[in-house]
Amino acid sequence: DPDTTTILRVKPELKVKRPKLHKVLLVNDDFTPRAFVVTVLRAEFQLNDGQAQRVMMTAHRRGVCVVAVFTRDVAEEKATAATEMGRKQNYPLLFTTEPEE
Ligand code: TYC
Repeated sequence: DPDTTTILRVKPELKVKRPKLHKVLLVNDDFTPRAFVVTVLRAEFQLNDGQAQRVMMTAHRRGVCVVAVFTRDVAEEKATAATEMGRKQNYPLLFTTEPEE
C-alpha cells in the first residue's frame, strides 16, 4: 500500500526517577526543656511557633514525631545539626532519620 507510513519510536535510555524521601524524627527524652526543643525546631526546620509546639508535644506524648521529609542528604544534615544544638547545651535531644515507604 503506497500510503502506509512506518513510524519508529525510540525508547528513552534513561528514566527520570524521584529521589526517595527521608523523614526526620524527633525523639522524646526526660531532660531537654520543652521551650528549647521548640527553639531548635524553629531554627533548623523553619517551623512557626504553633507548628513547633505541636511537633514537640506529639514527641513528648507519643515518644517520637515526624518533623519533616527531605532528600536523604538534607534529612541527615538537618538531623545532625539539630541534635548538635542540644549537645552544645548538654541536652540529650535526638533527631534521627529513616527512609519513607
Ligand atoms: N519531655 C521533655 C520534658 O518534659 C520535653 C521534650 C519533648 C523533650 C520532646 C524532647 O523530643 C522531645 N521536658
